[in-house]
Amino acid sequence: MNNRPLVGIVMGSESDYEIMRKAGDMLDRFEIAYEMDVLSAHRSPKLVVKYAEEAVKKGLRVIIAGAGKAAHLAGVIAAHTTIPVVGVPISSDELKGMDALFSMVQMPAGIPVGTMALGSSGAKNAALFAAEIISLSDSKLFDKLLNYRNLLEEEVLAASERVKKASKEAK
Ligand code: RP5
Repeated sequence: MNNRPLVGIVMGSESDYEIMRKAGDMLDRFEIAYEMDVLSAHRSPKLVVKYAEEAVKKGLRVIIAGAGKAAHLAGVIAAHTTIPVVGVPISSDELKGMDALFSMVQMPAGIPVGTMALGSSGAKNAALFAAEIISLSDSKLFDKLLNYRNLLEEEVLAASERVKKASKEAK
């Protein structure tokens, strides 16, 4: 694995880690080097701006930002860099993630954030989306992503066989 991080995974709080580590696990699967940081748009705004401004120099190609509640982390980072920013809204007890989803998805024209699904699915897809972006200039990675799609299809076929068998046995 090339050790220079190509993807930056950031999260608004340590409490987001269990969700955001799913993005890291997915990047590991594709042998994409990444770095992981906690940064809060509200509680450490200066650090967020510094991170975004230094991202290009560090060689990051994609930034994945997960946050909950008034989730401005992805948008604020996107405001300070043109590196693609992929947002993962994280659910809160109070508003069940609608707060984070709307905060992230409703970016004003000019500053895009590619917003994923809420929670673990979003974290996994954020990593896959980052991999797809990077794969445009990495043919080996492109092939790995195609293989992954084939694997998903095989899993569906296997599940279908299991369901058919179970349904026959139940008769
Ligand atoms: C957001 O508020 C974080 O991204 C987290 O999802 C949520 C709660 O943060 P903590 O109170 O657990 O630090 O900023």
